[in-house]
Amino acid sequence: MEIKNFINGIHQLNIQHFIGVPDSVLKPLCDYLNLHETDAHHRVPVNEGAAVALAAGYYLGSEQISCVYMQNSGMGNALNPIASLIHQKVYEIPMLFLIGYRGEPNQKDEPQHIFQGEITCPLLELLEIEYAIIDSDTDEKTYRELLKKAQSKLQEKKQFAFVIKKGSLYNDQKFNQENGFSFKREDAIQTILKQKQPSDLFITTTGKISREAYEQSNALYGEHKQLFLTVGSMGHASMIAQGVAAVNTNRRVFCVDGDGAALMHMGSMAFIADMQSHNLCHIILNNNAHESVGGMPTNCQNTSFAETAKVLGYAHVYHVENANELSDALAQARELNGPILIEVMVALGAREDLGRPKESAVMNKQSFMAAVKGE
Ligand SMILES: Cc1ncc(C[n+]2csc(CCOP(=O)(O)OP(=O)(O)O)c2C)c(N)n1
Repeated sequence: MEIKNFINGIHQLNIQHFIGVPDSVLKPLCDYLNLHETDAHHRVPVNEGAAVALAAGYYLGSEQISCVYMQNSGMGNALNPIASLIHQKVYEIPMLFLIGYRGEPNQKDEPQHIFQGEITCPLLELLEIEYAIIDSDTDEKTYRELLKKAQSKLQEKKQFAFVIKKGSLYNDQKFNQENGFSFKREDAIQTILKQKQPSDLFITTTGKISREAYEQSNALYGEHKQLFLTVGSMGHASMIAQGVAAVNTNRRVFCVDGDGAALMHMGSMAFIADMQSHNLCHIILNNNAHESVGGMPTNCQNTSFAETAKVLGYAHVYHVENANELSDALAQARELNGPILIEVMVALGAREDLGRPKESAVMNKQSFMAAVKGE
């Protein structure tokens, strides 16, 4: 279905606000919203739970119903405000959900999406949210019928969800985001890995950062055993790194994070600052966007991660914009006690031929844990 017609249908439900966290399945939707909706009508909060809460606020403040979009991975983040805020047994706040369906049963997808895909529809059923699946066969007539069903649920002050399969929506116009930085993210990752010592451990974040780190480590060293790839669980790489650092105080632990991921659970930075792990270095590759799923802006472009970390109590912070500055910061960081935060401003974009880890998630875990044990 053409995205324009899909959005027009939602507008006909008298919904003007679109709030969500980007997703690759929903890229045509995200492109369209960025190109055609005003900022006032389209917001990208830091996580899917925050999106539900913002939509609840719009409703409480104006009676306007919002459309909240997310990848199905984000349902976990949204679960708490759905079950304990907007559900009809609590404040009965109507909301329309658009859920990008990764890990659709019987379709090939990455390991982190398989189980989430299996539980997507059962989870909606448990939450008592009626839903309809949109796929490439859904025509305009069927969509209009489904919209009527959605409308009746919203009138009852309930929620309704469209679960959207890959390839169901299309948009000819692509949104091209620029951020003014020229240091390529993959080159930054290469610079970081070039300084790797045999005892170092790396926790890399969700999306292309892990894929680039995997490829760069293999290219430089023929292996990646000192890397734990956080393929799912977006926003939690820093706490995984904190955990590894806390129980390996004689090893340097590096978290290679993204700005979208760091924002998603930014409270963890306060905890990390408080833990004062001398061996932890938190690197945030900041492109002001969710680049891995299509380059949508984060809506938090003014956040300085270096300044934030300093205020929170990280022991040392750096803000760098090129390979030399990053190499210098890494060399200095090795001599200092952490926690250290290095904010690296990077360009948008990635290689077209960027691969994916060939080993299973469990194999990655096993080789990482063997490296921790020095095997
Ligand atoms: C909870 C959750 N929401 C959304 C996604 C989809 N997703 C995967 S990577 C990504 C963007 C990551 O952005 P950032 O951390 O800034 O790294 P970048 O890709 O920009 O380098 C998103 C939104 C996800 N995996 N999990």
